[in-house]
Amino acid sequence: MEKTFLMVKPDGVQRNLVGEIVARFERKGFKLAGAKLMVIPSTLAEQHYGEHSDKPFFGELVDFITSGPVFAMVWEGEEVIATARQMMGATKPQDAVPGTIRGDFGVTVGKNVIHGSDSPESAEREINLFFNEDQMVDYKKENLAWVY
Ligand code: RTP
Ligand code: MG
Repeated sequence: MEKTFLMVKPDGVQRNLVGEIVARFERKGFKLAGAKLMVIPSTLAEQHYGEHSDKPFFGELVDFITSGPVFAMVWEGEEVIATARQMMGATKPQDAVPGTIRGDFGVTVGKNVIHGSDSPESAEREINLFFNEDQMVDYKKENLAWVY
C-alpha cells in the first residue's frame, strides 16, 4: 500500500493543530503507520529541502523548520500521496481553497502549517530520511464487529 510522509510544521505545533490535522487524515480513512514529535537537526532540514537549496528563501525555510518541534508522520492508503496534497491545499495560503488544511489555517507562505511529499520518489526519500524501519508499524485495521 502507498505511503507518504506528512509533517505538522513548527507553526502548526505552536498553534495546537496536531490533533486537528491527525483527525482529518484519520476521518478520511488513511492509516497512521508512524509518528513522532521531534526538533529537526539543521543537516536533516537541509537534506529534506535539498531541492530548494538554490532558492532565495532556502535559509529562511531551514531556520523555520528547525525553529521548534514538528510532528512527523507516515500515512498509508490508496493514492495517499496525491490525496494528502489535495487535503493540504496550495503552498500559498491565498491560493489554498477553504476546506483544505492550508486554506483553513495557513497565514503566510513561509508558515503554511503542513508538509507533504509531492511524488512517490519524494515520499520514499523523505520516509527514509525521517523514519527507521523499526519506527513504523505494520498492522491491519480491525473489522469492528463489536461497535454497534
Ligand atoms: P512543502 O514542501 O513544505 O510541503 O511545501 P510545497 O511542496 O507545497 O511547496 P515547495 O515548493 O516544496 O516549497 C517548500 C516550502 O518553502 C516555502 N516557500 N517559501 N518565500 C517563498 O516564496 C516561498 N516559497 C516556498 C513554503 O513554506 C513551502 O511550503
Ligand atoms: Mg514541497
